[in-house]
Amino acid sequence: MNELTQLTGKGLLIHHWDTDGICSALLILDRLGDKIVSNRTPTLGNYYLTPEELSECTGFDFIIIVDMNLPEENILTLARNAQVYIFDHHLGKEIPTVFHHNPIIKGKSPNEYPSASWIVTDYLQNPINLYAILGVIGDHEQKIQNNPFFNQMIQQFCKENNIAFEDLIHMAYLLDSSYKRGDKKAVEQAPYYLLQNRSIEAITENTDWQNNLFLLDKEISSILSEPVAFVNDIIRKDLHTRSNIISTITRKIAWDHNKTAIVVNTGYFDTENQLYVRTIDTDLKPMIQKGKDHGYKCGGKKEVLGVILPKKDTQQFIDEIVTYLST
Ligand SMILES: [Mn+2]
Repeated sequence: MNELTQLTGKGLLIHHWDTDGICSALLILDRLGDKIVSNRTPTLGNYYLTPEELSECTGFDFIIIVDMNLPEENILTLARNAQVYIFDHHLGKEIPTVFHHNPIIKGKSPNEYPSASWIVTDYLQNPINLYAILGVIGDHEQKIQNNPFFNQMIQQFCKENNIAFEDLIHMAYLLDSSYKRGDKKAVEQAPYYLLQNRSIEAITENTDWQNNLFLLDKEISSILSEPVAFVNDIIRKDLHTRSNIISTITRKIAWDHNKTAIVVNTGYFDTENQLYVRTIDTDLKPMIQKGKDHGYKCGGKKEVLGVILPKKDTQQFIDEIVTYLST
């Protein structure tokens, strides 16, 4: 027995737009069934809910949030009219007035809880399953092979299902393709599609996702073929695109060069920029806090910082990050 199985009334499910968020949402839907009457993801690229979105999140008895570290003000607003349950693995502050299940902020190692899908699976005491694993793969890709416990589990899963590790990566790319193409509706339909189509083929043979991936691959490889600049041994890259690919680009550049990468996208929002930083192992937590102190919309993990900030502030905050990373 746990808190979730005792829930009554109508529930809203809020989830991150990526593979981990979609898979975590599927796991909640699978357990709670019709008690969840609606699901949504924030405006793609926003790690918060706008006042308008918040007002649409009323009329529910409970709200479950997976794989998203929404700002505390958002959570407290939601909690005024509904019971709130959070399952997450991003860094942040514990919100003690709601059910906040995040082993990472309680001091557990990210190596033990590499994804929200794993946290939900563990909490629900589900057996190891495709969606738990895809969430892990979505967030870590090949890097998870350095984690002995999960590597062993994933290898075993691949063997039993007669698939290769690369097939799992490809599935995560397919699931991520909707948000990268800016298709919020498709993101919100994905958990229900997975619920009704419970197979590996349902993912690999989805033609909408295949087509997204074809278009994204063209754009991403053209960007990656351009040279990158270095500042103090840190990679700096500027983008101007309406696709939501800054995390993909940053991850690829950082991992390909095995160096910290700072990427700015000036093309996604009109008055703000997307800024993304990925280190190899330097802790970015102090910079997440610093960004929040500046009033920027910030989120991240130990080695990832995502920021939405005014265009005019961007270079100055990058300078602060470079200073932090260089000392
Ligand atoms: Mn995640």
